[in-house]
Amino acid sequence: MKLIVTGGAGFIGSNFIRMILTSARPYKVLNYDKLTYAGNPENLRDVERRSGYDFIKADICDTARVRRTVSSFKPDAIINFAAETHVDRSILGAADFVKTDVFGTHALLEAVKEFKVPRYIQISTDEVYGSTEKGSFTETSSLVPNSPYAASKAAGDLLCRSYFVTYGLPAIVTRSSNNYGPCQYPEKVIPLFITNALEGSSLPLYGDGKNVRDWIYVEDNCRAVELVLRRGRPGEIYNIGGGSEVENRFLAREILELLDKPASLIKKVCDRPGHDRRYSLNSSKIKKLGFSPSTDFGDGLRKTVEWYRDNPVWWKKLKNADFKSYCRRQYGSRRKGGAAKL
Ligand code: NAD
Ligand code: TDX
Repeated sequence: MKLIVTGGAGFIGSNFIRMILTSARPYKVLNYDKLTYAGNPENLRDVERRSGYDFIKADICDTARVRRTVSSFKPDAIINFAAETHVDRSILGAADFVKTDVFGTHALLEAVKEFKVPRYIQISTDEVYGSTEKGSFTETSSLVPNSPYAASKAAGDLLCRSYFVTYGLPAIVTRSSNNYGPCQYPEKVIPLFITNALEGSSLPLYGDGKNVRDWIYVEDNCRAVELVLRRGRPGEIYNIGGGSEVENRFLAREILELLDKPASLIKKVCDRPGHDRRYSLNSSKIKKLGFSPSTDFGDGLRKTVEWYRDNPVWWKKLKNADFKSYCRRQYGSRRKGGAAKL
């Protein structure tokens, strides 16, 4: 099976590519990635020489490039992981989110339509449903996105739906909960807290720390995406939850315990504007396809902490001058007690 995987140099995309290149099934993969600050070729060093893997540095918003690539590679499926993904950055400025997550998705859908690609998978997120204090979202719950990131992802999902209904385009959407594991860029809470703790710096906990996220180990999400690729039905949406709902303050304490660091490293900072209180997914539909997560949160967090502890070269390069300047904008304004400046 020939796949174009967009955003394959990022966190989930690279874990997905590694999984399929090392699986028994005969996949060929073209990784189509712009290599933004979040794209990292190091993530695939161990598999990049395998036969059946190729890489192209390109933007999904570049319609002509997308068309040329799809027309010459002739994929059996396109899986779109490419996106701007960090909520806090979308609060600082949403333009790149609208470009990539909406216009980029549109460019891919147009190419799928023109070249009659047999399958298209849009990798989306639980954040499109917004926040809920009680119960869990199903695939038919309303879309109530609260951050510019979530709104741009919801727009991409709706474009997929409209192309299915209008043109019969074989689009499927997956909405997973928060992923964690190796190779996640250290702006996201788990790698940020782990690497800050390893450096002996503070863990900035937003607001009262009682916000809840449902964590899924990245390899579990990748298995679910592959299952959807093989057995999902066009026009359908599949929630992929980890079934591990955890408060952020508990998460921070667990990480510090695993690293034998003091709880005094936790520093409460001003809350994220529009901060969703709780995400929770009902995943019975994907369970019916035969999926269940196999990594328990305790084991997954331990493995993740060990991976960052054992791979300082990987993350120290990323915590560079640009990253520090981003942190100053992000956390400096939070310490002063205001929302981040635009
Ligand atoms: P990431 O930020 O680690 O990686 C994104 C990748 O997309 C990078 O390699 C980047 O270079 C590439 N990219 C960005 N803009 C591009 C463009 N215009 N053209 C081509 N490539 C571009 O993201 P991630 O955490 O791996 O997330 C992957 C997908 O999964 C995203 O669509 C995200 O919305 C979704 N998702 C993520 C999570 C999570 O917890 N990380 C949860 C649910 C859904
Ligand atoms: O420094 C921090 N302190 C803190 O308390 C950061 C970065 C985050 N947090 C809190 C905010 C959230 O409640 O931790 C929680 C998780 O934050 P993020 O890692 O930024 O993830 P989240 O906002 O939940 O979004 C993630 O999950 C859904 C991904 O970034 C998205 O791409 C995905 O769609």
